[in-house]
Amino acid sequence: MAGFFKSILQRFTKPDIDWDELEAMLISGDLGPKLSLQIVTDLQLQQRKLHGADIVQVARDHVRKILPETNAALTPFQDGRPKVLLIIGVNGVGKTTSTAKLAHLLHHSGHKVVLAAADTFRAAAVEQLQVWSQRLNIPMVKGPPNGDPASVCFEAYDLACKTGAQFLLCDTAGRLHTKHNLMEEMKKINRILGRKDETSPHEVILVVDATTGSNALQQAREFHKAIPLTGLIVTKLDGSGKGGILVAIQQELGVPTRFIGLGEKVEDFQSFDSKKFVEELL
Ligand SMILES: Nc1nc2c(ncn2[C@@H]2O[C@H](COP(=O)(O)OP(=O)(O)O)[C@@H](O)[C@H]2O)c(=O)[nH]1
Ligand SMILES: [Mg+2]
Repeated sequence: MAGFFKSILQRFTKPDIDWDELEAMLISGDLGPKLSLQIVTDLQLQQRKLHGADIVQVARDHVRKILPETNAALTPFQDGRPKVLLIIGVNGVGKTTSTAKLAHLLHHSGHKVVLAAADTFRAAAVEQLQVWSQRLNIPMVKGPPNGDPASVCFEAYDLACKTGAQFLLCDTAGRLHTKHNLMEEMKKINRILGRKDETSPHEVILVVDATTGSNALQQAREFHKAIPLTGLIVTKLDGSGKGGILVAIQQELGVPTRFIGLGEKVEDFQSFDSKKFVEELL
């Protein structure tokens, strides 16, 4: 992914800028049409000879203004309640892998974690999380095949309380944002968890795949409408994903990126750092 700005520098070496081409290039970097147009307009207003470096500087300034400077840390409650995170998103974006990676990160920093295998539609999905659970030595709660995902989360909440876990991570089924019943089911999980602790789930994290570009923005819109999101995990930034999409989602929906996925291994996961993202990754 690194090098989107570098490709702009390489392409625009002469001060004679083809505006249409620049706008197309910004859009293809997944920054979204709105921000791309703002950057182009801003540059056109400057009325002087512009080079690639000027373009990058203006684009960086815009991105910096959009992304929050700090990333809210995942801190446990002080009163002993487990903090509940609902991990949602469409199929294949990396929910189960990211749930395991996040569990590992929290576990590694000394917290007790419980996993809920709430993707009860596919046996393989439960097995996949179970493999992680065993490998990482983190307890997991599952239900019967095709059982009610909400009751899995309900039981997992009890286990988290009983064992004094600070975090409960619920991995859910890949809900197609166009499928009404699946959205309804996600709302049910949300509701049922609210019976345990009315402020729960405390975080609703949408996982999006950076390689899917503007599809990820559309997914974020639909999910955010169904259940307000508190953050994003952006995966596959090691691949062809350009990462600009997280800027577009922040700009349009105000949903911040909390973590990024940079590979398939459990360590390939980081807390999002906007400064590093703007300077090194974009
Ligand atoms: N390269 C890369 N692959 C990833 C990343 N995150 C997940 N994957 C892969 O994406 C595929 C789907 O992941 P999975 O967690 O099963 O997605 P889910 O259907 O949303 O639960 C798996 O092959 C993962 O190894 C990432 O950050 N980088
Ligand atoms: Mg999964």
